Amino acid sequence: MSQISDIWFETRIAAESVRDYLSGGRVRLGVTGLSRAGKTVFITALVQQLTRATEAGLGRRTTLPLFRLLAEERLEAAHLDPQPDYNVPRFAFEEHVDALTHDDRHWPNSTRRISELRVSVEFRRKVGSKKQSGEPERLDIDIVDYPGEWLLDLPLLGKSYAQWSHDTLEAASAAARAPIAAEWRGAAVMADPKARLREPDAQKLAAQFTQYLRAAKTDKFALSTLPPGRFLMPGDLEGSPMLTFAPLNVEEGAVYPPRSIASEMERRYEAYKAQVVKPFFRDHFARLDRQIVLVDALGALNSGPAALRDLETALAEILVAFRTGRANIFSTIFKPKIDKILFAATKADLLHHTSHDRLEGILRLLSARAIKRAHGVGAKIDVVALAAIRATREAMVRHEGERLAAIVGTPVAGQRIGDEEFDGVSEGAIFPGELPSDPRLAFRGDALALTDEDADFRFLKFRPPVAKIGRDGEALPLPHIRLDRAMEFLIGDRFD
Ligand SMILES: Nc1nc2c(ncn2[C@@H]2O[C@H](COP(=O)(O)OP(=O)(O)OP(=O)(O)O)[C@@H](O)[C@H]2O)c(=O)[nH]1
Ligand SMILES: [Mg+2]
Repeated sequence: MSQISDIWFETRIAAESVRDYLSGGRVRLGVTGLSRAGKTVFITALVQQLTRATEAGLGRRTTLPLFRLLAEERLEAAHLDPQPDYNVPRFAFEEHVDALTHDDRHWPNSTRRISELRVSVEFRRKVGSKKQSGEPERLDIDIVDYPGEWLLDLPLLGKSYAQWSHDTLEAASAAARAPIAAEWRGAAVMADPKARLREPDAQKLAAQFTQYLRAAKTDKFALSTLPPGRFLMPGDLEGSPMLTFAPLNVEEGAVYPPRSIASEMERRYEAYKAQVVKPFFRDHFARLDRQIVLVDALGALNSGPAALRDLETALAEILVAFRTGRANIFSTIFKPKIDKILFAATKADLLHHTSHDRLEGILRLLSARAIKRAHGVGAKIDVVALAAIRATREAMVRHEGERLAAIVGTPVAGQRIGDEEFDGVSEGAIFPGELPSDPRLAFRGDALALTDEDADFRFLKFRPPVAKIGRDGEALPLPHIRLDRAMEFLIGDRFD
């Protein structure tokens, strides 16, 4: 049965390519990252830059000089079009722009589910292009926002319930996780797998397990999540048996009596794989052409080396999904066709520009294992430190007789430096300090030696910047850092 549906799926992809050919081009861009990495802000900024570019200025006036489509004045028009998939929520672009640019300027709300948006671009190819037709052409950019946590679910497809239980319990015993896992692990190890299932017991174990996953994600620990990805972002599956399972101390190959807690948890785990994990990879992931993986490297740096190492592992796990072009158990389910992957460290505006290259260096090291995994699938890979929306500006400030490089912005109300609490209106200057010139130092416990006070000081949360208004009375694209480099890498070649 599964084979028939897989063949049908391949056929559908082939049919889609034919349709693209007939209707102009199309590129499907996946935007992912762990929660709070900056996906919503990135997509909002990217789409605003594209759709408002002709108003904001092309050629020498563009604020995206490295994005050749604009620098070479080949963009004719860009607008939003109905998305191709009617069963996926639409990315709430207008709502997010409103949040960012209206009087009370605030960052968009957390999203936590998949969404999609189509930007249709009319353009002229570059002079001398083999594909040049003289006529304006069209490229549809389908942007898909999905939680990176969902990619971490891929290894589950190759794991039995017993293996997954074993791996998860073991991961929870690592030094960084053990204290927050203690309560749930105690309960999991004590539970008798052969006992008859009582739903309240199952619910309690699942709740304790979820609690542990949630604790690991807080700012304080900033550990990257373990699967199952839907436990922290259940959407409409909340409370369903599909999400009411947890690891138990079970033996590989052992047979547990029907209706025992172990056999029922195993069924739910298998249902989660078949009905949640597999459809996501088959229906969404496999159709992507390009991918950006956003990484809140600064957040992890702020939490210390344990969080950085954990993030590194999560990135490597995420990239397993990209490697399935090779023959392995997953490639019978789906074959990704992604040919470009960009790793981007977000929120670079929280650092002075002298540290941007250093942040890139840290990200390069952080994703080295992931990049190694992605090699061999033939995808081109790059790394960038960016701010999709730049909330700060730079200034030299005198501090105790010294001139120091500072960044200035409007801290969000309630943010504080020492005794001073900001009201959300007045500006504040901070000295973000420098990242180490040798990225390896960031992974060493003693390198940054942040005290709690330093940490708060270093990464204050700023409000979005005030938007300039165009001649048409609407907000122009917001300032950014290196967003043009990211755009050029991800889609620039499709306009050549
Ligand atoms: N200064 C600055 N802050 C940013 C930037 N991008 C994101 N942030 C901050 O990071 C937070 C999370 O950004 P989102 O874009 O909502 O992240 P997300 O990945 O969509 O998060 P979820 O929807 O919760 O998964 C925002 O609320 C901002 O505080 C940026 O370019 N500059
Ligand atoms: Mg979001």
